Amino acid sequence: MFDRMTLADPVPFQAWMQAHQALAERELDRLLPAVGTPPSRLHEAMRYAVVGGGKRVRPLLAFAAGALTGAPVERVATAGAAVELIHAYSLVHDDMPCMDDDILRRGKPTVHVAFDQATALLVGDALQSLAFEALARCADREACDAALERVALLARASGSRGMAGGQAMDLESVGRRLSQPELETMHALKTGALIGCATLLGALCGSPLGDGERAALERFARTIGLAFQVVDDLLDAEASTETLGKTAGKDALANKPTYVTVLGLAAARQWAQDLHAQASAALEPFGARAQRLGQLADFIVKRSS
Ligand code: GRG
Repeated sequence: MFDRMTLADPVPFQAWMQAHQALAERELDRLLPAVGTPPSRLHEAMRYAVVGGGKRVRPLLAFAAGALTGAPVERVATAGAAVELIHAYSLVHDDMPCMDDDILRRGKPTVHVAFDQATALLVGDALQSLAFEALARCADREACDAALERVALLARASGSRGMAGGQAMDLESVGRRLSQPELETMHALKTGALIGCATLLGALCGSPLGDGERAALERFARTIGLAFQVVDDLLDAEASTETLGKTAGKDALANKPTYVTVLGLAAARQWAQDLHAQASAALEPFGARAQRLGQLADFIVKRSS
């Protein structure tokens, strides 16, 4: 069933999602060093940060995009897990007292609370290295060129011109008024870069994309990355800590500009719908091959946590 990414398939979305979340879990478990391997405390904390939590949206996007190019499932699983490891590292560092200073993540104490700050710092560092180690492995010479492109894409998406850069802007934005374009630039980097990268990496695990297809996929990735953030801001303002598994209302408390504070609730909701429509339109050239990407876009916009 899981040898190659399939084209349009009759499995209901919920079942597809659960099966692919399980594949992502399995791959993360395979990649992470065993707790018994020294240094045990660091490996225990790495697993604590990664295993058994989170929606796994980034690996799911990679799996869904792999269906566009008939990508081998095992290769997509590794690429998706690499992005998830970067995501997990960013959450661990973001929660530390020198950044967002939070005590709850994925329904449990954050890593620096459960362990200590030095360990949390090392967990982030080590997860980042592990992501690149996994992504750089390739079976044959031809696959190596493609693997190298995937490594470069992930490096770009997570560095100062991607997620880390967006995080720097986010920290600088506290207490300031941002225009919508400024907010968009910040989030396109902080959240959008990694989400877009997951999507592109999934597709790049398979046959080359056709003329115009890469641009269409990048358009999809950009818009769904932004939609993800708009919904995140709405949830931060409207959902409970219990539902989110992380402290709700943090943005307002920290005096951070968000889509809700810049646009207001109603306009932010409408903006999420508009972005969703743009993302769906970007998938049109792919026809039935984009079935799962379309369903994931629906999930991202309608999610409750
Ligand atoms: C520390 C370099 C560095 C970057 C941190 C990701 C990030 C940048 C900060 C996290 C703060 C935050 C709430 C960002 C908004 C979007 C986001 C990444 C939400 C969390 O992602 P989900 O909903 O989380 O995919 P799960 O737990 O489901 O994986």
